[in-house]
Amino acid sequence: PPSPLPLSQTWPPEFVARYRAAGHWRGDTFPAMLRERAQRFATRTAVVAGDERWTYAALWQRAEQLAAGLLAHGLQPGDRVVVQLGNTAHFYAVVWALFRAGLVPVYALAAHRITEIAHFVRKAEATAYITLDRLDGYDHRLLARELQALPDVPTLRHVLIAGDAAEFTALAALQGDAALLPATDPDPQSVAFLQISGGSTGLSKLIPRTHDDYIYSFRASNEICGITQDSVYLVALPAAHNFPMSSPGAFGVFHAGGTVVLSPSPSPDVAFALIARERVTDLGLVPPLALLWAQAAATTQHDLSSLRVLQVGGAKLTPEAARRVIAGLPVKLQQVFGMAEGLVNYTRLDDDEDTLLTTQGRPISPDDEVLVVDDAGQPVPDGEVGYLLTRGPYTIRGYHNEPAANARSFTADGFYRTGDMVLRKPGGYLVVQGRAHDHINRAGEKVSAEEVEDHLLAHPQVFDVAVVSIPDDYLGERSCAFVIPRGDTRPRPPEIKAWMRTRGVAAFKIPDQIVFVEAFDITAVGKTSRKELRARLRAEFLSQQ
Ligand code: J2J
Repeated sequence: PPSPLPLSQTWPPEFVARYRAAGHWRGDTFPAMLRERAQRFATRTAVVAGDERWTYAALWQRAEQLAAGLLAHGLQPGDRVVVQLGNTAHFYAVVWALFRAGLVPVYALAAHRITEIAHFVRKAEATAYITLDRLDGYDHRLLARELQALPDVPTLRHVLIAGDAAEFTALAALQGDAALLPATDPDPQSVAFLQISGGSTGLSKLIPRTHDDYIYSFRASNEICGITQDSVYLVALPAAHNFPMSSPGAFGVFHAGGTVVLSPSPSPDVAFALIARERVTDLGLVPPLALLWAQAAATTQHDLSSLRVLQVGGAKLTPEAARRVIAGLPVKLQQVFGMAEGLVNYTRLDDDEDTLLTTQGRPISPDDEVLVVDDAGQPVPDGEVGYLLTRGPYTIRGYHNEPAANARSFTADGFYRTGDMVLRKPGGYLVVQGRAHDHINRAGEKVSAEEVEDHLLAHPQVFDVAVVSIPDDYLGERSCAFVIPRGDTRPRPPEIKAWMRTRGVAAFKIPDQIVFVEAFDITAVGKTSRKELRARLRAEFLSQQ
């Protein structure tokens, strides 16, 4: 059986007391919140997806039925469940059901494949994988079969499918037993779910978020972002990502009693029609999409006049790009700089234009502690660039089951090393300058250089490889793999990409560009520093462009 999750990721008692006294942590839990919202907003529309249109009462009823069904099927409260449902209404029905049943969701993105899903199952010691039959032309039952055939996922006992289940169990076929539903709500400080980290070094880590801390983050976000029961929020980014989930995202909207509209794709063709039909008021995008939308808005036939606030985050929005977004779309722009580990910064809706264009906002909470430090860990003066460290009422104190990474990623007094380089302006506004780690922020999707290098090194014709980020007009950054070939015949880049696809990884991790080199000039950089090597390769490459 899987080991039980630790209660919370140990905020020291004095911090627990402080966050409670400040009214941030109110003893909230997901099942209690959702039950209460379902009663209070019973007849209002909670979710719109395709032809589905569910009221709060209907969503809660589905969640209860499904929760009872999952428990009758053999899942036990406390079990971790990897959920991969894309931007479908099933996603919220299942997640609400898991909360109701005392089960712990692990949020996979639709793009994840066997390598990532197996990693999440192992790390979380998950007992179940819930997915759907097909999504975007991919048959997830194939993935489920591969997963079940793996020798090293001993905790996995159940595969449940939304839609045509083939040999697996269909969610719709579950027979509920309401008597099994937990009679009491969980400890507000217990782990509600595991979110996925961007994976700056190696594979993604699991981020344990508690009921009280997460609910605080979106309740407070609602106030900053002006989310009310009249808000109609479009989920155009992947619903499982932390940004559209909680900043203020779908959960903020559920908290307020508003309506969540799911877009199956972030493309303007699809999303603009939904905005017009549902009178969407709010949404979040990554910078490249915001620019694309601003361009498409100029010629669209769809009525976008219901839009109120467009949030842009996940990667840096330059002042020039921000100007283009404002010029192209009839909305208030809000910059969002957040992370699944916790800290979220917003520009405020009444900020002056300069702040809006040139900063990534300031923290949600008066109790968010932000340090900007130099290499020696010493604070730098405001206006100078340093590493961003943070702790606070909704920032984790450690990853799930990662002692070595935790020793690196957290200071002795509990600050999370974000890996971002920032400068702080008067008033606490942050300007993101870059980052300390080698990952590629590919239109908001974080790709670990190390993880991609590990895959490519397994290719028989690859002798050595270094993966770096290259500035890209559309993506912000793209990934480029510098490959030293092995043997006489060098493979063609499309072959390497196709081969990487067979490794069963998310498509966004496949290098955008492959450049063959004869050797790495490692004598000059010292043989151990991959970081310096990557920096040199990037600089050389850019100087030749
Ligand atoms: C520059 N870099 C940014 C920004 C995130 C809200 C919004 C985004 C995320 C997210 C999130 C950035 N400018 N505006 O979880 O709740 C980079 C930083 C950061 C990393 C976190 C949310 N906004 N970033 O993007 O966990 O490098 O969360 O540390 O995916 O994205 O990535 P992630």
